[in-house]
Amino acid sequence: MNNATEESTIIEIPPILKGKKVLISGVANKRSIAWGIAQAMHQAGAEIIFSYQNERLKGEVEKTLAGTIENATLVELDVSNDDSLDAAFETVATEFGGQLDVMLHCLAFAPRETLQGGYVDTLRDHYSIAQDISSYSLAAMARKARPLMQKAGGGSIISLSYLGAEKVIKNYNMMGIAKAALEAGVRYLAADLGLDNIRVNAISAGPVKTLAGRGISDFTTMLKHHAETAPLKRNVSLEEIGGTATFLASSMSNGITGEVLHVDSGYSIMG
Ligand code: 0WE
Repeated sequence: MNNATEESTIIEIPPILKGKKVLISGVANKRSIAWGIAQAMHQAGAEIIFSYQNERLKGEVEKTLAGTIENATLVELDVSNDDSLDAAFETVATEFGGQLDVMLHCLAFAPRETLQGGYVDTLRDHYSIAQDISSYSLAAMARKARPLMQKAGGGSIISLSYLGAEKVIKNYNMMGIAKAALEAGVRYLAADLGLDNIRVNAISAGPVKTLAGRGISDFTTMLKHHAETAPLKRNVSLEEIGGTATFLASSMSNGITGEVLHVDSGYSIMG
């Protein structure tokens, strides 16, 4: 354990994703949940393409991959732009021979003003941006992934959520509404795509000190409270979230779709 609020655990991952073609979005740096998932899936034998939002952020992704996952394909994907979605999935199709087995949706954004004060004050434009980037993007990416997953004989789509979708978490505000829409989206997409043997699930992760959590007031206090309250008396590690994502990507979870799994040291069960 690094300290009282952060976790690092070692989990052995068997090669359950050998030969699987995986697209991972949302790696910003080594602290990203998407990076924890990427490392786990790499260990499990997956072949991975990483998407980055724009040229400015590409360098940090390359730096993150360096020394661990060499010569991976990187593709630019700005989910707010339909042309970018078209181009990105064209590249994925070319690189992966027209097939895709697994897609990770690990991105969210709400304007900073909406993550403080009251949800009651949320502006229309801010609501729209948050829903577009954090929730609609899953449907947009699933639609583009569908033909590639059909060609692969099925697939697994995995997104990330948070308890703020279900319960009121102080300051999470607009993101709570966006994650509620995301979780409902997981269920509707699972219903749409089930006939193609495409599964759609989400991991509701406990709080992790990432770039996305940076600058959020009292985040450290929140991590501490989470660790003290949760049944396991600690926070979750990137390795644990990576392990669950690997399970959801693998045939070990072939009977699971439309589900939101809590990977949160049990925090959400507590009254
Ligand atoms: O989903 C999230 C955060 C996602 C996020 C983070 C930011 C920060 C920078 C979305 N949009 C922005 N916009 C920015 O301008 N989490 C689960 C992490 C998180 O964020 C919180 C949390 C937790 C946990 C915000 C308030 C309270 C708790």
